[in-house]
Amino acid sequence: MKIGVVCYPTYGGSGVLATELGLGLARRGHEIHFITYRRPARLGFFHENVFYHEVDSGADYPLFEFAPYETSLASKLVDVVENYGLDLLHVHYAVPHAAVAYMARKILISRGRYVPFVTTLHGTDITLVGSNPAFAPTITFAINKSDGVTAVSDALKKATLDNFEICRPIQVIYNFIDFERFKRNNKDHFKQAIAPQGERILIHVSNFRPVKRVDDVIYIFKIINDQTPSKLLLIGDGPERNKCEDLSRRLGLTKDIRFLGKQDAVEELLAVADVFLLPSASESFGLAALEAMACEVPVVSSNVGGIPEVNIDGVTGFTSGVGMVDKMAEDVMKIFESDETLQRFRAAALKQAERFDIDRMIPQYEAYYEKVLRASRSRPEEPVMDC
Ligand code: GMT
Repeated sequence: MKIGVVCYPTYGGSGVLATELGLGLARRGHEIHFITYRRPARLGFFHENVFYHEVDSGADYPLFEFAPYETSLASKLVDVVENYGLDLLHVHYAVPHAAVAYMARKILISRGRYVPFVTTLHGTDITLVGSNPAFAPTITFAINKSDGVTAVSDALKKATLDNFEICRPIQVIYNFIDFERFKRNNKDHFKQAIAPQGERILIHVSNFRPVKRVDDVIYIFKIINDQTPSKLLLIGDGPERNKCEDLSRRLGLTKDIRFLGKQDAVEELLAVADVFLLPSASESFGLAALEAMACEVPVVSSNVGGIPEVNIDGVTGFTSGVGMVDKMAEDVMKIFESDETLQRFRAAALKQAERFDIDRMIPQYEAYYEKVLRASRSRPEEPVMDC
């Protein structure tokens, strides 16, 4: 198949997943065209089946106070579909990408061609953006007009159906993990550098948005550090970073917390960690937790959204209500009770992560694309909204 992929090319989970999916499909012989405003973070090397088309937002035209990204993207989609003969578009995020794909499909119909699009919902568009009623009509319309819709967890599917008037079936296809990359490698030299006295190492990876509650991570760490010598690695960057650096200074933790910023080889840092913290206020899946589990790192997290579908309470780590920092710290201490306990949690985390192996999930996307293509061949026009 020839597939166009549209995503946010940043370090966020949806961009990571879209890129890994595209690369996985390319390895399986499909021709993949990434159509984004910047090269996706994980798309750094040549592959014969991978193409990259940059969307120019027209930002340098002085009249536009807001660059017309959507219009540029729609035009680029039409151009790539027509010139490379794409069979299907896969867009990540309902707004604006599904809405733009709808426009591109309309333009293509007017030029004698029907190209279906699949929309994958990742969460932020539904749970956060979606809660702003101003977006609701567009999100609802874009989802209903998609030729296929997937969500990354059962919880996200439910939230979508609860919050919007949706009349298309939503297929759940979970986030996945590539074990070629995410596995527990021996990084003893790193461990030695980070925790020279054999301290426990906690880790958190995110884009430091308020929803990630990175300050909770620091408060949890403070409680643990008071009881057992430990170190905290904070990976990523974003709007809350300065506030969190201030907090760690105020709590006297600067020598035990390292803010490492954005890192490409996250797996090398996960390889030295003992527990991953994810106290998010909202999380449709929690790809970062899955990446940790693949590296045999147990997870202590909140219990919101799709997290409990990934992190099994009492087995692969622990889950608690949002903001329950004392309980989360207690849970970490339970995992640290003995080396045997930590080992048991590590093994369970890996076993659970194996359920989300990329080799299981990519065929699900392929089968879904085939289904969407078959349906659109028998109905070469827009899906009817019958709700
Ligand atoms: O978590 C983020 O801030 C990034 C966000 C995104 O939209 O890129 O991630 C979302 O999509 C990921 C991939 O499907 C999920 O694993 C994350 O749980 C989800 N984030 C939220 O729901 C907050």
